[in-house]
Amino acid sequence: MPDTAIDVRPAVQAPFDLKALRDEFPILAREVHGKPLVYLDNAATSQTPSRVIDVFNHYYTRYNANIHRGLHTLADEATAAFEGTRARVQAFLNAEDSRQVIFTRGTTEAINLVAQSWGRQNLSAGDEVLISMLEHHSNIVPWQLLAAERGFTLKVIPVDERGALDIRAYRALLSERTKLVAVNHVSNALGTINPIKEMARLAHQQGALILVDGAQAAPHQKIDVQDLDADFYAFSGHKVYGPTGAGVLYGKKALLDSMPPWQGGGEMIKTVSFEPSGTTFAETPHKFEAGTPAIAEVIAMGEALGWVESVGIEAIGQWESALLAHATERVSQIDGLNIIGTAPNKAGVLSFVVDGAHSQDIGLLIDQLGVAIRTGHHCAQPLLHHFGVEATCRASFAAYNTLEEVDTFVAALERVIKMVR
Ligand code: C6P
Repeated sequence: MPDTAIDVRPAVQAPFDLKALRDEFPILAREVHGKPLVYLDNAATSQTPSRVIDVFNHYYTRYNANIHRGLHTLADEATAAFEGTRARVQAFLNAEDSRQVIFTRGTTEAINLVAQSWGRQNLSAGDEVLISMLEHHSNIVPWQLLAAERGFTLKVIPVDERGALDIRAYRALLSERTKLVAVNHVSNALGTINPIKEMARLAHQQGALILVDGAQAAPHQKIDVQDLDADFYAFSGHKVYGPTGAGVLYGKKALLDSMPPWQGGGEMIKTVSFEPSGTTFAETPHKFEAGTPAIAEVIAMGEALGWVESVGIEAIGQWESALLAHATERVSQIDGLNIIGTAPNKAGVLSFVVDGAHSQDIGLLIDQLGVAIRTGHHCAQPLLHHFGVEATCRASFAAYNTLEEVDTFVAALERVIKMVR
């Protein structure tokens, strides 16, 4: 228990065996500055259970080989495990076909792939791409770079004072000029959940496509790309209890088939020749996967999705909502603390600023008490500027966090605020 041991926990329990679940994460047993680690930086990257870590050991001790090219046993085994992961991701997203799953390094690379392949082919002067004020830089900058080259216009859907997307403004911005809507499902800086299904319906009515940045949604809620009717959906393995270096782009099959490759190299070709137009490309998804991929990471990401399924994504989301509700209630009582992002529909992110205290100082000092939160602009500078701040403190929750950890965090925060004021 924290040193201010007042029992303020709401009467909720995790819908799974929380102690047993925590035991699956070796890192949670470590101490930081002599204090038990309280890890509340899950929106940046989540921790990894043993069964995912074990994939690396197994892969490198048993079947490390390059994929798709060898005829030997190890190459076959590595290829089968790698390709088998497509089916795991297909199930995770409820995609129609495993060929709709393209492996990338993460969400950032997935969005850049769409920009460089679909965008360069389809966008030109007179066209409009809508993004929202809530976007992470990785769903802003690729479109800015391409707009500078192709001459289309980038428009920004505003948010209200709570950080909820202004759906009326979105409707008004949509027009026959709109070719693409690129929005996040959940905001990393505020936790706002966007109404993607409705947004997709409205985009499609105008003949526009929708790309969903699902980096912060995939760890918290069931993603059904068919139900959402998303044209593209991107997420990162390292935020879903998997390793860094592996992520996914889902796309509708006909769209992917119509798109040109974006990177050239091995793995993505059918034939290569020095004759004019003599080089031909592999089919979807391999035409988008040039070079040797992060084989072990992709297989481990599949294992992480299997872990999520074994716990139940709905149960995880439900528990994170309880943690968020408890944290929100507790920090709301702190004098001079302002929560940034109070949309009615939020996932497990709590962003705040404290009068008279720099976010960075809070982050550094609270780390001395064993609590890991993130401070800064969270790669969402336009959004933070909109709220008139340069930085916030952000606590973000995962399946393994406990109500006691939230209390420890709040007690530590109160101590730190006294120190810096
Ligand atoms: N947000 C955060 O602390 P990559 O780096 O490609 O795995 O994910 C990028 C990304 C894209 N979209 C959203 C909504 C995200 O939250 C992120 C990553 C981390 O919030 C690191 S800045």
